[in-house]
Amino acid sequence: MLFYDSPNPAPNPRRVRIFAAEKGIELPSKEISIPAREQKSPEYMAKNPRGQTPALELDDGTVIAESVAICRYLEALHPEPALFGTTPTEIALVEMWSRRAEMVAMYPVGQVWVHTHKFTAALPGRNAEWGEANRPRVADAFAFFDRSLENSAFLAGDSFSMADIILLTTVDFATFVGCGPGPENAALNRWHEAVSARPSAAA
Ligand SMILES: N[C@@H](CCC(=O)N[C@@H](CS)C(=O)NCC(=O)O)C(=O)O
Repeated sequence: MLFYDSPNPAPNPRRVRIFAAEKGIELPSKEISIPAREQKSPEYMAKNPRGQTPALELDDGTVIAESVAICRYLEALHPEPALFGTTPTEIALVEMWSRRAEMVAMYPVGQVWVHTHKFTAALPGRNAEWGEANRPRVADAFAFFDRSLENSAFLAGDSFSMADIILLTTVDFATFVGCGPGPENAALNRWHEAVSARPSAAA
């Protein structure tokens, strides 16, 4: 098994590293440099035609891309501790919050990153107006998660889950991009402090 990884601040490979750390899984890995565009090399594109990290190559040559798919694979191999829920209700709530973290928060953060940040200035098809239009969407997203965490230790309830990993990596990436939560997001910041104190967050 070989994990194609990229270092921080890349948020999606970090999801997998945090997930693996929570489960105590050691993943042999190879670093793919995004600034050096190694994710677009013919060799890597042959493995993941999306030209993105992370990806997990299995010993039989199967390549699993998409961070959540990789984590689902690892969960199936190592069910404990369960990070996608165990009861039907837990499984549904983890899925609901994961999708919200992806679509409500990570999507607009990604648009601000791709369309306004100096590190992505050379990318084709940039539209600064569109990027700026997503800043208030990020703020709205963080206000939504702030309200959602007012009476809950974790996104999907009492247990840390994949949904928390997706939101944690999104918040940290948003902060890197310059559109992170503000002091008004008190519940979100309390949650962020708690999940960041877990050893896995150092991944
Ligand atoms: N939906 C994918 C997103 C993967 C993704 O956007 N990866 C970024 C790194 S965090 C990347 O490879 N960016 C470089 C590029 O798109 O060329 C996942 O969850 O794995």
